Amino acid sequence: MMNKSFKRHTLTAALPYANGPIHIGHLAGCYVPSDIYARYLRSQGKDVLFVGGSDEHGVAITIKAKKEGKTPQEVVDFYHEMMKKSFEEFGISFDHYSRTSAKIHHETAQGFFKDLYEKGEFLEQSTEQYFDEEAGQFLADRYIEGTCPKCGFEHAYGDQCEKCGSSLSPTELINPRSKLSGRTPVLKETKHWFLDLARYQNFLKKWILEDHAQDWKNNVLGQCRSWLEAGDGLQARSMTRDLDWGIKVPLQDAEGKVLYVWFDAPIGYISSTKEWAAEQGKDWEPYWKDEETQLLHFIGKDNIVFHCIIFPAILKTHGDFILPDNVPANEFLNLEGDKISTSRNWAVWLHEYLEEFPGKQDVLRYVLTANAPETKDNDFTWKDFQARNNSELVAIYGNFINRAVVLTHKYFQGKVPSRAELTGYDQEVLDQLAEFPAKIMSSMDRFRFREALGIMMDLARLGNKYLADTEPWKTIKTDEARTATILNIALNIASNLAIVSEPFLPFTAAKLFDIFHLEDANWTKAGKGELLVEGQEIGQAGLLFEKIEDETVEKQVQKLLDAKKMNEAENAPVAPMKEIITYDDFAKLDMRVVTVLEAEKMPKSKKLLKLKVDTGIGHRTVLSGVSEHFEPEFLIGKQVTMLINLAPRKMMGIDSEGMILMAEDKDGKLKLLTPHEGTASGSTIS
Ligand code: B3M
Ligand code: ZN
Repeated sequence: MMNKSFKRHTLTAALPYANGPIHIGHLAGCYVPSDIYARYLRSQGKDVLFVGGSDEHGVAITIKAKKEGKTPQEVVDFYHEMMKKSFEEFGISFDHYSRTSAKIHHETAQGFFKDLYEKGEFLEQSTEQYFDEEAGQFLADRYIEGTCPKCGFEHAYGDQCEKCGSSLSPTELINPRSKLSGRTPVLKETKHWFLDLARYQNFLKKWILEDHAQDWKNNVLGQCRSWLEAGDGLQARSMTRDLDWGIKVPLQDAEGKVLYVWFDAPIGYISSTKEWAAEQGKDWEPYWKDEETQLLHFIGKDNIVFHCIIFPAILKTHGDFILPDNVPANEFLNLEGDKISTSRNWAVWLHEYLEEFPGKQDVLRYVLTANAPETKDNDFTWKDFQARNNSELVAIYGNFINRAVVLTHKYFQGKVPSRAELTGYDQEVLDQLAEFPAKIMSSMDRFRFREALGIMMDLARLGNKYLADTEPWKTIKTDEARTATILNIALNIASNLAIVSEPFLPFTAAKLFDIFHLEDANWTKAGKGELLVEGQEIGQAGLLFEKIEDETVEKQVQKLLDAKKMNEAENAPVAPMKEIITYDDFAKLDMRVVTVLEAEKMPKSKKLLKLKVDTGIGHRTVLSGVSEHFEPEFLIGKQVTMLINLAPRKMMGIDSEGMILMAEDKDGKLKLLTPHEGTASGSTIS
């Protein structure tokens, strides 16, 4: 509950599937906001545990493995390392980053399952589930695709529609298709363990829609309401799957069954905590069981139902655990006006950004926060990225710090000058400065990070304006004491800015902490006009932010368009198979290897080349519609394949005696069919 003071804080950020790299959608959805909040709490001296980890189970992984011809273990090993590394480099300050393939997690998740089983919480049911007869496999979750009954999206998964966020069961899908074979699946009986969510309906309704009506975000409450107030109430959900990848169901009669990934994944937060505690020599339990702990789940909107309904139901039933105090889910971030998509390669990938923009973590953090999809979907554009960098970070924040520090070095040998008498304006500015931390906190405490960021930037604006109004570069000519006062105040604003911007811009703040020797400053000191001791030396300004040129962002947009094009070509459908023919039909074709002797463009024709070829049984003239694909010179001397018994056909006054065979790409490009080296002209093809 808001305003309640907690003894400690457990923050979780959604466990990303280890089936691909992290992109800006993930960052904006939960990693940047959770990191801002973790840093903000730590800066107040609070006891904070911020945990994450890779989600390594479920069909998301096995589908990827199949596509890449790898084992699921190879896939998760690769992406786990990659994600962990890029989070670190980006400054996401997890206290611990684990993975759900860890032994401790398997044990913890199985422990939860057994506990619920022994309490009789599961409905054991044999039901008909979709089965792919060609693949010989039940089709769990993402193995099945179809049209969402709620919003009409054609690529909804068996457990969820990513377009509207609805949680689904496979049999609700309209026009279901197997992702394995593309075929329509059949129904087949299988036994599973269902969590009877109807039992928790009343409790969940009161806990979310009444107790948290004031402090949870509207987008989160809205989704919960649509669940909890649906006419037919909460449906039982199967917590097990027929799959060979995942955590084994810890029961005798459960051969070939694993836990549903959404049963085990949130428990991953607890396992990650246990692992952390063991490493630190601490007790994990208070972080999950003490009523005075604030539990917060940072997630994207597609994970709301799992964190607000299913996981709390599991924790509640277990009995010993606290429930989340808040689930500040974000909506989605789009990219250049289009939905971010891993499969369509429409994304800005974190590992690539870190390589292409070294040292610019804070720029991306800033833009993602300034544009955070906190209340509705939002759009990331490279133009906006550039504009925010150039006209906000460079022109306001960087400019202010630079002026204050450079002038101090120029006029006062790099030492904090002393303060003389204050003018009314000085006092006014110091009064305003004093109000900033509380204003920022009020937004932070309500998870309104973009608002908080805007206020933080207002502090930089205040500093900039103060220098512009007081003009120390002019007063230095006549009044050194006045100039000293001005720079003393400016430096104090700058060091306050360092403190309050740390959650948002940790790399920049670290530089400022260095410049101003703020080692032990924290949020509790923010707002004070006398953070810096007179006479104290300060460091050099260095480069905080630099202008980003048009060329740089244009290159990024082009990169996106190129990737999209390549992806479209790769995914374009191949021509369907023609009707079946008999061997006799085939045997009538006389196909041979031939050598091109001469090639020239046909006058007045855009498409045709006139070729003379050696067929091994005489020379022939052939007209071939390949002029737009090959230069005549390129073809001379090449061996190609030809159908030589096609009835001659007159074209542009010339008899074409056969047909050159070519392969046609999905995108319409022609490629030669050239035989193995040393094949004699006239060799037959069969
Ligand atoms: N891996 C889904 C996702 O990446 C899932 C989150 C788990 S949080 C416990 O959207
Ligand atoms: Zn939908």
